[in-house]
Amino acid sequence: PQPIFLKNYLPPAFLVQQVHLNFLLDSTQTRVISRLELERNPASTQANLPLELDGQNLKIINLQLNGQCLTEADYQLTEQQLILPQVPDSFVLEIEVEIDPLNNTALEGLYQSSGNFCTQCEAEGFRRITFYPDRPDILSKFTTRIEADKSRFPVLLSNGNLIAQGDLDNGKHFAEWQDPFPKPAYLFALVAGNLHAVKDSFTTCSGRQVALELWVEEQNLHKCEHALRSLKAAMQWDEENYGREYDLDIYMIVAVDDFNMGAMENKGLNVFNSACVLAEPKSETDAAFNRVESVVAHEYFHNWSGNRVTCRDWFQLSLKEGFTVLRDQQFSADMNSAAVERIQQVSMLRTAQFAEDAGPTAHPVRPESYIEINNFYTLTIYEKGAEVVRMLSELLGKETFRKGADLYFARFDGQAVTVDDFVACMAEVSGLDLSQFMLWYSQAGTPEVAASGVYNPTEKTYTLTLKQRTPATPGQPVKQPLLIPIKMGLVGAAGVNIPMEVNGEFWSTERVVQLKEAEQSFTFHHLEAEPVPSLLRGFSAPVKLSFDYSREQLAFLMTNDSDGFNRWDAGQRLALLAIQSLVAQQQAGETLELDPALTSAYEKLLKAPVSDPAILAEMLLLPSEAYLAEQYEQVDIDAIHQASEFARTSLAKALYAEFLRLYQDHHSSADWSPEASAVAARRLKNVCLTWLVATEKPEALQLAEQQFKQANNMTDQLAALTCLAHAKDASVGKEALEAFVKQWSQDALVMDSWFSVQASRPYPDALDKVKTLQAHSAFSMKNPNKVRALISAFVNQNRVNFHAKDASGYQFLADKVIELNQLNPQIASRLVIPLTRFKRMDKVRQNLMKIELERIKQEKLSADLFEVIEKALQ
Ligand code: HT7
Ligand code: ZN
Repeated sequence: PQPIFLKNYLPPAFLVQQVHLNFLLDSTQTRVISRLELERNPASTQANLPLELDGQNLKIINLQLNGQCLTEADYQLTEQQLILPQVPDSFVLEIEVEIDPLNNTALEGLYQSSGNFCTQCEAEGFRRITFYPDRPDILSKFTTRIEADKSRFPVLLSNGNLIAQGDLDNGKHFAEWQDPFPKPAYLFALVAGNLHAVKDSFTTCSGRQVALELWVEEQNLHKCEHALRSLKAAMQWDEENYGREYDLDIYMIVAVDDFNMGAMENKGLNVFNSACVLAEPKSETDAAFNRVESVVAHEYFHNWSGNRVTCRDWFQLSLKEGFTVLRDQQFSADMNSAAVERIQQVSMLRTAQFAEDAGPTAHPVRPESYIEINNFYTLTIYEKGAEVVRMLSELLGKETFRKGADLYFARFDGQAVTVDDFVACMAEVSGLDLSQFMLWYSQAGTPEVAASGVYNPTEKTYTLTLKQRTPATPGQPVKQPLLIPIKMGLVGAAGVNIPMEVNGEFWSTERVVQLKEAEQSFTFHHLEAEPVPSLLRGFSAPVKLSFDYSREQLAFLMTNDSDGFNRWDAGQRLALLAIQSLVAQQQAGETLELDPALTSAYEKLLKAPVSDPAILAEMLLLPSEAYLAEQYEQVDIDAIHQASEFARTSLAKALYAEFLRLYQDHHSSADWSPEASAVAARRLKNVCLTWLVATEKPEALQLAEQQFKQANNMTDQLAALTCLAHAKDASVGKEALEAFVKQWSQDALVMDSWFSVQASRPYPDALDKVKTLQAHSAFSMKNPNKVRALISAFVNQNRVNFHAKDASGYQFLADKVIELNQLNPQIASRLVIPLTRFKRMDKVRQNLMKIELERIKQEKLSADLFEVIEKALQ
């Protein structure tokens, strides 16, 4: 496979004015008859180009140009394209092809899930349905007719408005849908099946009534309420915060069990992974409710940021994804605790995205080349992309940023545009020169900002020096200094922010400092005593910021920083110092001793009156082993695990009584409630339960057993099950695991949790269990949710056992990747990633990992896997 380069972009040679699709649905022999109205593109830079249509795994039945049948002499057919060398300037092309949805295990194009038909066209799935110029800068009006057996497929859906439906001979029926908005093919969708709808409606700000329909399998009808509530909240939020009104008369969501990602924003007909739309308190956790709320909002927000204004090419993917993630984050912050939302986003970014940016597949937010675009639906494009747009909002201020967004939507409505177009709107409304800022889109890697401060008691000044560097990444050895917004304050001894004065300029108590050079210093005047700097408040830029804080300063910031995020971060820094010193003790063969500063900081947290249980729960969590690993150039997996375990059990034993009191204070047998206060209480209570059980005290395990048995919701039940199943003695959790599977064997989503709990059990018996569970009737390698629940959970949430020195984890993963290479290349190339991150491992593990990568390389690889493995072994 050959790479595609951003620098080679050319406007399309032809445009499609209209497309009519006719589907005759059949499991293995679906006929797709398309009628394309084509015209040469006046903006094309070259004359007389042939017509090139993309197509994959299509059987041609018939081709007609302006009503004349074409023969093989009239076209060239390759594995990827249909090329017509000689065509008029304007013409109608009719194409009839046959496809096989039942055997489509890649889940791209048209496929069957639980017997129902559905589509996934982003990024390049439409070419598996029919021949078409499958690129996002060709926008066309679609009309879709669907014909199918009425008893098996009573519901026939596509984009836009229903314009006709009726019965046909032989038990068949049809429906015809018309989408008035021109769209690229990646937003096309079709669904046909035995589905049931929960219906609602929303009145837009201009008074139009929009029908809302959530289509699910019958057994899931009781799990729809939360998604619909979230959808209505998102619709209203987008009107109020971005002035965006929904445009069609109907908005449909369909839940399917077999789906490669979370959901898809097809115009007027979103298709969702059932795990991201179904939620009901008995069977789904609060975290799942939160996920549903944010994914429903995310897909809805795409209606403007993605659909009405779309991407010119796939290099611009973050234009729609980064901006839309920011929008869904802002929405979730408004719906829930803003500080907790930010803490959770940043935790994920700093562990998973930073790791991506430091690994062999590191790429800029706007990549310069790709082999398989599916490999670029990454945390860098989504999460770092959102951080980049968030920085723009920090630099411009909320109101000006809104003006920039308004200008962007107004100027580019109905067009396919670039990241430059977006940033140009922000520059225009603010008058800022954002040329240096554009480096955030082109430079990969996580910038490191080293901060240091010097207090001069004679001058009463404090000089803060900020130095930035971005480490080399594959293909980018040299980096330029970025424009980094650092939101900061100076905290005085009394615990309050001190107004800042820099060279006669008054800065108030909080300021976004613009770091532009490799090194910059700021001298603050009139300071009676040395302040404690609070830097990168709210995580104002996606960087690694270091400052040589003393333990006392961190403990001080933990209680006194006015920024909720930085209070949490100070706690994380303190815990990091303590665990890092345990890692060093472990490596030196010394007796482990936990830093008493951490114990007393925890004690203080536990004994203080609880003002915000949601934030307290976050503050009581130690940094994950994955985050700890991120701090080292050379990762010692075992020492990190031992050190973390030691910190966990020491703190749990030392503060058992406090954790127990907090648990009891927040445990309630009242009916489940979705209220934020109830969610926060459950979170805090379950964090405490995990601490209590870490002691392995029989009374703590009894508490978990009791909670498991009495739980009236999945949050409590699953938290207790995890405590029991992760106890050192495997027999402790046996009974609960059996009871759980008995209770939930008919619920596919709950079974995913059952698989994950066992796969993430932090003991060496986990791998054998995972292997055994593959034979369970609820498991299937063809279902991405199951692969994620069992195999990814072992690989990603059980680091110490995945990295077992006998290579058993690596060999297991390689076997699974080879199996999936045939079945579902997209899932295979995501799954293999942890095996490619060998650079920071010890030499022994490096070799073992490379051996498995070489073994995978011997296979006939899909483009997806080829690209990832090549980059890893380069
Ligand atoms: N825009 C959607 C991306 C997506 C996708 C991409 C490749 C293969 C399968 C896929 N399913 C969904 C999802 C989103 O960001 O909203
Ligand atoms: Zn998206």
